[in-house]
Amino acid sequence: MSNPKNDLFIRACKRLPVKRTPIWIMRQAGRYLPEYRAVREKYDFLTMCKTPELAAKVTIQPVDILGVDAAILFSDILVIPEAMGMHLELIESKGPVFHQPIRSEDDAKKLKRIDPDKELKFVLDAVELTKKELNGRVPLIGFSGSPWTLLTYMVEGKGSKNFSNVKRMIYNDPALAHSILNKLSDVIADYLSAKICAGADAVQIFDTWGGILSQSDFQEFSLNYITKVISQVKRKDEPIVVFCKGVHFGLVQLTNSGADVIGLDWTMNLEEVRSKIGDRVALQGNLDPTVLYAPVEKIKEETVNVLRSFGKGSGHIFNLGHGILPDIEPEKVKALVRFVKEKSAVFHPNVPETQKV
Ligand code: 1CP
Repeated sequence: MSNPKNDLFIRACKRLPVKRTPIWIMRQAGRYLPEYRAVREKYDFLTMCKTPELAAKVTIQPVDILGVDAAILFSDILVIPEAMGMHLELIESKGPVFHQPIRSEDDAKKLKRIDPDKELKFVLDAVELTKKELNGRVPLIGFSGSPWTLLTYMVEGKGSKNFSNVKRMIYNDPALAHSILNKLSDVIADYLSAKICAGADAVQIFDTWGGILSQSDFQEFSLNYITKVISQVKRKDEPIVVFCKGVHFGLVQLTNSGADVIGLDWTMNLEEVRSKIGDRVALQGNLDPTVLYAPVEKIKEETVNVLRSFGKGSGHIFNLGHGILPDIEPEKVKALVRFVKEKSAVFHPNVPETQKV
């Protein structure tokens, strides 16, 4: 049986007409799925990232189980610092940890300038295998952390509340921060280019921690480097999505970064953002991930609210405002995907029937 190619996600990224709004979910390959946990019980997290067959398997699970309109390659933003020489450990109760964080110039000197085609070949192999196994069903998204978000983990050594160490670095030794950010930008641009070359149909840059910075620090330490990465990514017309959390103040500047799509967290209003930045970029988001704790009727109501807040026309990709939480019931997520499919067509009137899928 031949598979129809579902290109709704790519079309929406480019603001081309679509029959309905596409949906995928950040962290859709993860612990809330019993099928993921069954694989994870047998292998540790890094082994899963480094074994293309396992990465492909869990990448495709949400496509089969939920019916989302895009797959995102199972991996982690922290594979870059690991490849640059930092020892990464995933501690069950704590999350990812670097036991020797980067705090000084001497530490920074130890970071290797890597070639993703060599040190991160396992990711590129996973892209190729996943593309083959998806067989054109839905597009595949590749991703990276932004330079700033990677720097926070490399300096803090783990998830953080106040980000004291990385803030200490930018205020006491900004030159050191800039030199690492520059190095990271080059690696990230090469990495995203290599993923596109291996078959990724779009890429997303996660700036999860851009919002902990003041407006001017965001420009200096995050946005400038996101813009640099985007300008260096080698692509034909593969869309670039930038997801920022808590960056209310930087949305207009973000539209000048060269990104095709801006991903928004749930505290922002799509209608307001759209009216502020016009239709220069597509928007992705932004249902509060905790709405999935609610009964399905409430989920339906909130789903329609998000669709309505974007309004009519293409250029909206439905997503959560941040990653799905590990204790969400899969049935609720299936209902969400179904609601978006059922309820979004009215926001795309006058789209010719010939439009695919
Ligand atoms: O099974 C497990 O115990 C591992 C949990 C897990 C998973 C499933 C981690 C550790 N990473 C991932 C996969 C992952 N990470 C994906 C997979 C693709 C998908 O389905 O979306 C993606 C895109 C990421 C990206 C990622 N890793 C981000 C950016 C997105 C975000 O959520 O903000 C960040 C900040 C990380 C770091 C990380 N890796 C893992 C954890 C628990 C964390 C967060 C650590 C913290 O800040 O406390």
